[in-house]
Amino acid sequence: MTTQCLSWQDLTALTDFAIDRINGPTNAQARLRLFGQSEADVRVTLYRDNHAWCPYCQKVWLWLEEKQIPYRIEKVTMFCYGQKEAWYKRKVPSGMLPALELDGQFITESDDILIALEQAFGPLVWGLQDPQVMPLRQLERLLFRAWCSWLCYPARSQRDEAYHRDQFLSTVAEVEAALSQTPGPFFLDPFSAADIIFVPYVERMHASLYYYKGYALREANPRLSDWFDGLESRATYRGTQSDFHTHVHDLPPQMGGCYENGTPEARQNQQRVDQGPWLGLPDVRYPEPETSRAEALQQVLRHRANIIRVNPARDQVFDEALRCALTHLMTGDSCSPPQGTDLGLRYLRDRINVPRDMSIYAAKRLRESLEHTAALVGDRQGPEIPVRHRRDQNPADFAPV
Ligand SMILES: N[C@@H](CCC(=O)N[C@@H](CS)C(=O)NCC(=O)O)C(=O)O
Repeated sequence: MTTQCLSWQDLTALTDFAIDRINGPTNAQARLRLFGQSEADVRVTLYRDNHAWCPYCQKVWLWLEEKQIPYRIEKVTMFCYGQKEAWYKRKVPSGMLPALELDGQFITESDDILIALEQAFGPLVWGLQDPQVMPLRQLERLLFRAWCSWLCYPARSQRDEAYHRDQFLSTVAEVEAALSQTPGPFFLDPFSAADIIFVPYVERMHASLYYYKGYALREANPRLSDWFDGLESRATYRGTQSDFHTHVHDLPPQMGGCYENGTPEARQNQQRVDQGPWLGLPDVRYPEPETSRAEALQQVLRHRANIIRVNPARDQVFDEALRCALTHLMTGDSCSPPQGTDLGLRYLRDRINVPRDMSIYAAKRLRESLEHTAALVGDRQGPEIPVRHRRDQNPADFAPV
């Protein structure tokens, strides 16, 4: 049975989701973070990428959140999804991110940034140059290289594929051994900069290997599994945490390609990440907050004019289709959208980004409702997500209307 879709006014009445973006929990939308201090206390500006795709930016972002250093955020476009801002190129001619301004001094290179922050504000338990942390930094780079060698080059043969897989797995075994040196879940006890160094790429390894290689990093390795659980117990990490869908489609243009191995596991995982069901995927293990649907609705309401404008479907028709999906999201009732809107609904389903747009469970709930509603009128998929660039995500198209 299908019901009548709700009006925008009815939908607006169904959410009161609000967080304090400046002083509340870590979130990707804030332009200023104060942690209860005053704006006069701000000594730091972080330049990071618009979509929260840049791994090196996540490292600095998480460190500032953990240390609760008041800071401003300036968002910059990455080459793979749009044009680099002229004002940023004047500051950083290469256009590379992240960058940081500390007391008026401009710093690039994420490790140099962290070292400068440590000098100004003290280390996050242990400094990057601490003798305990140095070998862990080397191990992280070893793991990174083993991951790239497996994922980012086409295998010449099955033997070649198996060789790179084994190389990666033996480096993971070293990471497991390092994690088992402490009784707690973290690399050194307690959570510290040593963990932050591993976060961005291990999160991306988990997503990409599940999807392209059928390998579940978190499930296959008990210490890493505990480490992920430990991370997810922190609101700071949860605020920067992405999901499988976002990463597997943001990595190819950034890495110069991701190559699948064609195993049945990989194929099955691809189907699941792209077409659902998204709840139950191993990209998150903390319990779903009660507010996930209200959060998703709130974010769509906030950006609805742009969402409707950039959709391949005609505006008026898509307006109704979107309300049908949101009605399902909030009431659980199926609501038939106009004929032919299956493609437009799946276009949006494929472009929800975590944490840029909303948190992980909110995105899963919204994707479920978009898919459910699309399936009522057809099985057409949206246009393929590009792999060489992501200009379909150009922030210029989302400028305030
Ligand atoms: N070694 C640098 C690497 C930074 C880096 O590679 N940044 C990439 C993004 S992950 C970048 O800004 N590329 C330019 C662009 O994509 O626009 C660091 O640690 O900060």
